[in-house]
Amino acid sequence: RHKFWETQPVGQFRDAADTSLPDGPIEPPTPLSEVRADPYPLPAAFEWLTCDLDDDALLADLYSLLAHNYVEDDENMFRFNYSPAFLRWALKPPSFFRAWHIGVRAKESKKLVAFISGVPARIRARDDVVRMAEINFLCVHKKLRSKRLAPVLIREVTRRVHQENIWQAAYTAGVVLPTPITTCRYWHRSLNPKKLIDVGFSRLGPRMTMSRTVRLYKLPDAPLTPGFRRMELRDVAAVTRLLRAYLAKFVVAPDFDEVDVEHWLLPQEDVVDSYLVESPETHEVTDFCSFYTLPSSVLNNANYATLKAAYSYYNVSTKTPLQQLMNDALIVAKQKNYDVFNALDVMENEPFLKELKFGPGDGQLHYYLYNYRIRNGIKPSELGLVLL
Ligand code: YNC
Ligand code: MG
Repeated sequence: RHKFWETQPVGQFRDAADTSLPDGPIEPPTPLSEVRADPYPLPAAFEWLTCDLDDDALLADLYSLLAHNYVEDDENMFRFNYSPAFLRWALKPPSFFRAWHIGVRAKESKKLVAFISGVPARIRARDDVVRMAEINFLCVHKKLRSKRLAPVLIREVTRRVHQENIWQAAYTAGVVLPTPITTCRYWHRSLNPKKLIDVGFSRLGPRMTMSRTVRLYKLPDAPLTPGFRRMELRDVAAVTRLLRAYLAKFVVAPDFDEVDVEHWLLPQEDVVDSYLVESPETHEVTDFCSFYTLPSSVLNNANYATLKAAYSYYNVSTKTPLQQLMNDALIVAKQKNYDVFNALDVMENEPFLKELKFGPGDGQLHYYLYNYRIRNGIKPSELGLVLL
């Protein structure tokens, strides 16, 4: 059934019942001298291109490849539209490897036709902190689909990850592959219901009018929690402490240090936003919330070209109830003109999703680890990892 994936060190569907297989790495590392030295061969018309994302022209080419060929919803109404600034942020974290930004271009026209990327991360599974690659932005131009190019891209990124003496990876996909560690659902909270209905993202509920719907999703003009403010550079140490303590509760979660937090959570306009609660009395940072910005192109709509979406990222509550904190996140997202706020049912999200008028989406998001077995999988609420 899976000609490629059956050859890879991932949990195989046929092993699901085998209770003798231990959790942890599936294969041991091989000596670096045995890692294949040359890139995998591509069809003759194409060549590999290690991408320099500091090159604005190359970044524009990558943006355009993804804007036209990356992930769409099941009904092909929307397509992710990651911004150039977002791509730079997502692909250049601390100690990133340029060799893991892998393009394929046509030899003759030099046109970028496919891409795959990895970034380094430390991810903890139970009490094992593992150096991994987070693999993302696998994309093959629409005209080159179903030609088995994807397995070549995956093998090549795997080779380049192995060259750095890293043997595990984490990734998410909307498709079912062998074998998810967990399967999550996106929930959506309307901020601009009229536009969402106009573009076909949501529908008017039964016995609902537009004006009742607008009223239903109305939010206060400003955050309600005293001491709620945007995160700044001086907050990195406090946020890191909060986040590390919180993520320790989950079975699979990133192992963030201050350098990671500065990169992944310090606000960057229209890329990532983070807020915290600083106690007006003690000036202690007690709570934290964040979201990233990922618009979607609206395909075939006369009135609108894009939806502005916020995606819940990492949130920590120790004093402000999580639901109140997330309500404030919705309020600032509305202030900043987002149309919708999305969140997965990971970590402790499920209770607030229901209370804060999120509705369940249709697609599912499957989480995977490469060369690392977690035998019975985990529940979404045991997962503390959000990939972009
Ligand atoms: C996918 N999303 O099953 P089998 S997510 C992984 N992730 O192999 P072909 C995928 N594998 O089943 P196409 C996949 N989608 O025969 C398909 N596959 O064993 C598998 N879409 O290849 C598929 N981006 O080239 C099959 O298919 C084989 O031309 C078929 O290309 C696929 O970034 C794709 O959804 C997805 O651009 C590139 O459809 C194309 O269709 C496309 O004939 C729109 O491929 C955009 C899209 C995927 C977003 C993502 C995470 C990717 C993870 C890749 C796996 C990483 C493994 C770890 C590597 C490092 C290891 C270390 C250490
Ligand atoms: Mg192909």
